[in-house]
Amino acid sequence: MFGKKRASDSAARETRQLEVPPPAAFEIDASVQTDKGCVREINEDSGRMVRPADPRLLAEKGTLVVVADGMGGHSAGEVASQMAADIVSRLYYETRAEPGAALKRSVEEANRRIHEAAAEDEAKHGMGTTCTALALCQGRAHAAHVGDSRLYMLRAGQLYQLSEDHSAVNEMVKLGIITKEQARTHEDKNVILRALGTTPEVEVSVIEPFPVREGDRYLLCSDGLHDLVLENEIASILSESTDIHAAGERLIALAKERGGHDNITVGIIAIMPEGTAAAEAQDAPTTREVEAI
Ligand SMILES: [Mn+2]
Repeated sequence: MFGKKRASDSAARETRQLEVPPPAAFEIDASVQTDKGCVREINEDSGRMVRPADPRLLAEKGTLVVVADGMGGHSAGEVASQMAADIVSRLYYETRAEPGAALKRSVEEANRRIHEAAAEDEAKHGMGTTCTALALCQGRAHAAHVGDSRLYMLRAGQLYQLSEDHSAVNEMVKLGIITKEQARTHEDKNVILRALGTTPEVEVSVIEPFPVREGDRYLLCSDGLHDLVLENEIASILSESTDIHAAGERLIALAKERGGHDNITVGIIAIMPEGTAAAEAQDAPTTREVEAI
């Protein structure tokens, strides 16, 4: 009898321990900015932020930020990065799957559509784009990534690079051929090994979903930023700033002070205490707009 009772008590305790705690009360503030920089004629980067106005969709899929850096002649890069931002931000909300799977499938589908568009039009032949996407949903972060745009997390004053560049120099760094510092100025630093649109299928890197914490800052950026602004500078600008839009402006201004040789895009998400987020709700994109692409 006693033994049995103890066993059932212990089972009850285990069940309680396995219960998922209710999500912490916090709000999400998000901002995306892009700038053509000081040298380029056009901006081939694209950035997008979506926070659905529909409370059910917001609860189900959360807030999404996408950064894409396009490449290809005659402004085809601009087309590719805009397609990536448009397609991923629509399909993510339309795909009936849990957030991580929906995000990965959306990026894979964007690849197929950009590749098809490139094949159909001589002027767009060979166009491609990076794509880094972060969805914050149900207290968790989900990310998908292709190319050398980056995702960073600032937590408790420490900056972590969560994405791994799909670039030639990163492979050389991993093999110990060059240092991370040498990679910054290497002649092949613009060679990326994976992009959306350049092949019929692409391998999308995903980050295992993890719980966000109040005070976290997430930064998505194109290489126009991380080429010119050091990680310790990114960390201090993100830590010092309570206004994430102003932080984005400071990051872009710093890259431009240093020559701004490339287009610069920054997306910042802040996990704020409840009642303090500043961003306005934005309507989720409609299906009709997808068909218009
Ligand atoms: Mn770039």
